[in-house]
Amino acid sequence: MTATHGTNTESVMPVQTVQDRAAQNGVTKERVEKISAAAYRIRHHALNMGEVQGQGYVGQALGAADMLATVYGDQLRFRAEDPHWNARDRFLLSTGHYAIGHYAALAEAGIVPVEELETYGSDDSRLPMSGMSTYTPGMEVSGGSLGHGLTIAVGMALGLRYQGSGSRVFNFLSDGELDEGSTWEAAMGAHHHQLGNLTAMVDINALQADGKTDTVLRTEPVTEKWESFGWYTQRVDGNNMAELLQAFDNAAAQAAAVGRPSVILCDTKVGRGVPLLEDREKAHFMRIEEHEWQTCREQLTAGYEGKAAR
Ligand SMILES: Cc1ncc(C[n+]2csc(CCOP(=O)(O)OP(=O)(O)O)c2C)c(N)n1
Ligand SMILES: [Mg+2]
Repeated sequence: MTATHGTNTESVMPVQTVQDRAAQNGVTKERVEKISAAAYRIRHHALNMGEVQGQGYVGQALGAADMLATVYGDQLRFRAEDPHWNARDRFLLSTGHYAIGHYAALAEAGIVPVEELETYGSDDSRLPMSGMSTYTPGMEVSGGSLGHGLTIAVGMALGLRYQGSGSRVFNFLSDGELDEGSTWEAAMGAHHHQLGNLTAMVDINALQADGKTDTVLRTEPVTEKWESFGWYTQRVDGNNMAELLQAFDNAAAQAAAVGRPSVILCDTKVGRGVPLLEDREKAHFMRIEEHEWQTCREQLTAGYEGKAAR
């Protein structure tokens, strides 16, 4: 496996504004390949962590790996050696149960040592199964109680603006969080306060704990809902790196202290990249047998290398 420390030195250096970057870079083949490689490593880390516990929210981590790689590898401004750096952009994981994917991204970003991932979910680990801000460097909020991330993000974005900060706030939501009234109150608040420094991304994997989203609570049409709440709204294939990069570039080009908040709605597939897991029943919290983990890793690598060779 490729070493992951320090892969992110470009995004660490606050030299250009986000608008400069969006205008200059374009979605080049090199960029797509670089961030796809990061997403592959995030998936690999997630499988390794899942094996420590024998089960977990592995399907979500695989599905959201491309989103997380895009944010950490391409968009977020941070200093790996100083997670509390005041001028950092904030990434708020409001879905605490996605922590396994977030830890993998933090390792890829060099904020958490890769070796530490094997402590995932163990006693005294800094990497508990649900994301906790007091435990983990780079974890801005404790997000297990769903539907609160966007409300916190709105407060943070407003506070940063009052301070004259150029930092942006990113909030990662799941489609289950669209069931929550608090999410929509926050969406209204963000529009009211014209929080152009706020970008939300929603992992629309069409799944929740109790079944498919359209059977639990039909939230579609979500694109029109966000638009009607006044947000700059884009909907993309959340497992297509070129589409993701373009959408995040578009959002970055809009980012300003005062303006429209941005949302990127990402349709993803649970278990993406590992065919053995892609169509599994009970995908919300997967039990994976001991002998299956190696198969999962092999399928992931075969798929990635097959794609890379094309
Ligand atoms: C406020 C709140 N209500 C209920 C739960 C229990 N819960 C944990 S995960 C989950 C599913 C939410 O949907 P989503 O995040 O889309 O699920 P996934 O895609 O991970 O299967 C629920 C209801 C919770 N954590 N917080
Ligand atoms: Mg879901």
